[in-house]
Amino acid sequence: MKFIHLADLHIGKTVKDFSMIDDQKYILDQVVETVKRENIDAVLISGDVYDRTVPPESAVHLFDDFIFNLSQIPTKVFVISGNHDSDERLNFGSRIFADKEIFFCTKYDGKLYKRTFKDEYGPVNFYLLPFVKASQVRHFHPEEQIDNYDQAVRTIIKNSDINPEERNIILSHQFVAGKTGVISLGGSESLATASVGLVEQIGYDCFDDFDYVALGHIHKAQRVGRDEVRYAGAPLKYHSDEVNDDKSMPIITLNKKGDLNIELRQLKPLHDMRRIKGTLKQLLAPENVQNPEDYIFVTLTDNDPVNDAMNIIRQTYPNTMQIRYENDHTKEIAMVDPSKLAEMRSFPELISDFYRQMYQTDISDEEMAIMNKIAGKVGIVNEAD
Ligand SMILES: [Mn+2]
Repeated sequence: MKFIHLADLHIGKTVKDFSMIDDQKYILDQVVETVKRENIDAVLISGDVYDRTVPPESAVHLFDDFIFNLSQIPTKVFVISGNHDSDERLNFGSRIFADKEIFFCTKYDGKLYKRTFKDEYGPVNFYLLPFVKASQVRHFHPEEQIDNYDQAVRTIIKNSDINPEERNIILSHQFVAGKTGVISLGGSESLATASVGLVEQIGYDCFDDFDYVALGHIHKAQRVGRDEVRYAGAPLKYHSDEVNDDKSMPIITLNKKGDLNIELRQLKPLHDMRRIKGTLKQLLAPENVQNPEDYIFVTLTDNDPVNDAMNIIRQTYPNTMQIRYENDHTKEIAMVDPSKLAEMRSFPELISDFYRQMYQTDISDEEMAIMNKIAGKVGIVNEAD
């Protein structure tokens, strides 16, 4: 059996006001072509189908096309919801789609969703675990100790009927970490970083009974703990921090139990996303201009600000997403430590500047006397000053 693992499609996403919809269509068409050409038996989509709980019409239209195109090929489709999806909306029509071997699981209902299919080596069990929070799982298993996401997922797995002798595949959309606990983020995940690594983190070993774990949530493709526990990553670069990431989709060939092969198939984007750096003159010199239609993050090194830089650059690179400067001035600013700046100035100087900023007028002697008195009381300045 052969299957493709996708995740974090974020259909309908905009990056710096650029709609990604044409880029997403281009990628999803590649998936359909691959499924057709290589007789792929199943497509696994591990959550964050959409970028928002209420996706724009163009996004719903594209996903509808994608699902329809897959339904015309003899392949199965498995979809779980991610934290960006609305479980109810993504669930629309799912009971009807199941007749076409398109299986959605968007809400954990107390029992791990399972579908079993047979190939020449016997049964293959597909388990679908949509994004869950600890509180949701606690609701169904009040007798269990569930204080964090790790305990929540372990409880779900413990309460299911996994037969480790058979071949088991699971789709999950969670923050799963390996032995070291280190996960490299893409940049476009919009995770609550304060909670990452604490309550949300799940140890990869809770999936030990699974032959392949198709993860979604983290946008940078990577294995977690072992090769078969894997984030597919978002299929496109959605953030300037992802310009150097390789975008691929795992194609998994599952033979008999214990015999599995993973190929990372490169995805070709409609537009690449990349950074360019130099003076305006260098960047616009015809010999330096390549693939001008790419999504571009520009770093200008000119010492003098360029008037109307965005319009000028967009005449050559129409999909310029952002311009920032890196020159002698910005370096100078970066070298000054703002906290030191404050240390070098007296309290009256700082408060006068602040007052001027707020009220566009100078502080009066009377007001300054009041501020000095308060500052003395709270111990910012010596009261004798
Ligand atoms: Mn995501």
